[in-house]
Amino acid sequence: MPYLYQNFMKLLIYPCMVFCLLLQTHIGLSQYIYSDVKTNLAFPVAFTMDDDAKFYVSMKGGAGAVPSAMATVEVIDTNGVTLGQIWDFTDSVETFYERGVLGVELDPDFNSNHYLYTFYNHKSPAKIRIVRFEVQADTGVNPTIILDIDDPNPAGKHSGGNIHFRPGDPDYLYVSIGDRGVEANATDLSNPWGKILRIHKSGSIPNNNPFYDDGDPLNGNDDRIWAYGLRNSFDFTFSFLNDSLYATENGQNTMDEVNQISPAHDYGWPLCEGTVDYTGSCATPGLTAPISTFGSLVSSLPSVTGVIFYDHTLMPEFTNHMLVATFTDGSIRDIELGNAPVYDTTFSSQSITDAQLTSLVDILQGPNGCIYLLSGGFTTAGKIVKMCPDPTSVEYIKFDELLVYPNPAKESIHFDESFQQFKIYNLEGRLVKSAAQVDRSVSIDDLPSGWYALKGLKDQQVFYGSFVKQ
Ligand SMILES: [Ca+2]
Ligand SMILES: [Ca+2]
Ligand SMILES: [Ca+2]
Repeated sequence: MPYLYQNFMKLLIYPCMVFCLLLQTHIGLSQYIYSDVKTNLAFPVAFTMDDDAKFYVSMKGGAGAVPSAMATVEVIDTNGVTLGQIWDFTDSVETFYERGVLGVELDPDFNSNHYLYTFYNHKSPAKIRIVRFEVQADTGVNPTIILDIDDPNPAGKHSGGNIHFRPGDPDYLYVSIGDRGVEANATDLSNPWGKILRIHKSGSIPNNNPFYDDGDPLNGNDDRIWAYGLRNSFDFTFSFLNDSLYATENGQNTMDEVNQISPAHDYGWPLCEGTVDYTGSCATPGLTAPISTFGSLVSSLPSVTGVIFYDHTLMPEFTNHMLVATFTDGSIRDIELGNAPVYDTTFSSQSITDAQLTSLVDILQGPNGCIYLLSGGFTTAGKIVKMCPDPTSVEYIKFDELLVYPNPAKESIHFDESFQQFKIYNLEGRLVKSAAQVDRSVSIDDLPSGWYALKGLKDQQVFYGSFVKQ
């Protein structure tokens, strides 16, 4: 091999040995190891974790046909040992279809006040309730009802049911509630159905909510409404990048969605499903479009459920990405958002399908950077699965899909593609340059000498490459 060529290849290959780890793509063979933490969970729906790495798992209590399952929030450690139950809701919960004990969340001051909140469908009278408990020795004491809504809707579906605190607004609890099977509910500001609500964690209604009129939710507007036009936003999260609320939304026939939820916005249901007209037109003025959509699979929608932002270096391919769990196909959608710092567009979206799981209802990031998946819903064989990187998978990584020339380069790099979005990362994996609508060349004048990786998005396909700046 000619000396010059040999050294040039070293320039490419040696940094790649380090850097390919940072920009690996998802290919057929698994990069991840999946291990069961806990099996035989009966009807789990959602989970959260405290600073001692204890899981709090909501168990909806059956699905109507199996009424004997305990409706509770179970406390489980990372070895899969059950430590306790917060409360036995079994005699008071409505478990038919999607109803039951659903959301669970810890107070931002959990380490000092030990408050845990849970959302459930009360049976008689029919209500949606949020109850706060004080956790002592892995059980709940001093139950206090903080939200108590009469629920006249007979349908078993679309309770939503997740509850979370916003890091930048820590005294307020956000609540997702579906349309309860009545499409027109979603745009009716006099009721809480098909909405995201915001209440004070004591249960009081904040007077700076967007539709606050008189503080009485039964008169005029339901003053608790934060956003509307939602069919069944199952779960949501807040991005640590900009504190924005991102919610999964389940479609009827053609598209699931992820929405960036802003106060007073109308997310289109039932006029619009994803980006497809439903009972009206998606072009109706005033509707906010989803930032991601997921089309129908062979026979059904993926059914988006839990959502997180990943904030760890253990799996750098996910760092700062949104990860969405899906119920029907058991996959994880790995979504990198674009248009920083607003993050209201999708830069890339890929599916991780190698887990061979089904019925994913929730997803968490553990303290060690591994991901925990909750499989459950309508089954007594629910489980918590841990997903960690497989250190032996490096050899399978694809790289250099995009030919860059000249290489090394001085002022600009060229390639035979045009990209909607384009990003350049340095050897530390930091984003150093991003551009939109790139047509076959990018100036690198402003970059210091060194080795760089690049990532381009074209028609939903992601290309990777590398170059050396002289
Ligand atoms: Ca009112
Ligand atoms: Ca929508
Ligand atoms: Ca969740």
